Amino acid sequence: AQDCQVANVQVMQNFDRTRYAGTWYAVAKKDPEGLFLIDNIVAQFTIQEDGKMTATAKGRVIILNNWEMCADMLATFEETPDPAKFRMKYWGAASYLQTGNDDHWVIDTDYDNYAIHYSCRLVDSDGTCLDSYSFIFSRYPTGLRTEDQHNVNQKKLDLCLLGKYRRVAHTAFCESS
Ligand code: AZE
Repeated sequence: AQDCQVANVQVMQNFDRTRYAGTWYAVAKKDPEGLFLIDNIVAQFTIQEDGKMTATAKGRVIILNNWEMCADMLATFEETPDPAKFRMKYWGAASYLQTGNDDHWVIDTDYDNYAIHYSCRLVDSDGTCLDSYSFIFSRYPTGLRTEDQHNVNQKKLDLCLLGKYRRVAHTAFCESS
């Protein structure tokens, strides 16, 4: 169903954060308003001994009108009553990078190949999302498997974001840092 209501977004059933852990390559993204990660985006999720989820992420950014660099980011996740919906507190390893507190919803994943992430930063008075970002993650930097593409497109449609994604290039820009 696509009524574009944030409150009606379907997330992953019986989400298992242990299976979600590990490295994910962003292969496509829908950008929010303002400054954002450009490309070479790699996230690494870890489950701590106390069961809490944390993550690191890297990606190319351009800050201070024209300084290109690799952003080194850290995040902690706060649980909510829905196991697939988290609040993500994040900050940069360097203070001039972005800090924030965003939703981190896992829409769908098979844990071994792909994951679809969604975050709405601003819900409009009519219940639709005014400012969102979303990542299509793959376990492989080369992209999605053909057999996962149909499912991923259906979820993009459900999120009312079909046609709003751009491919994320992986060129080893962040690999030395
Ligand atoms: C995410 C994966 C889990 C960890 C983190 C993520 C998001 C990071 C950003 C970073 C923005 C940085 C900017 C710097 C100038 C969802 C990829 C932290 C949104 C704009």
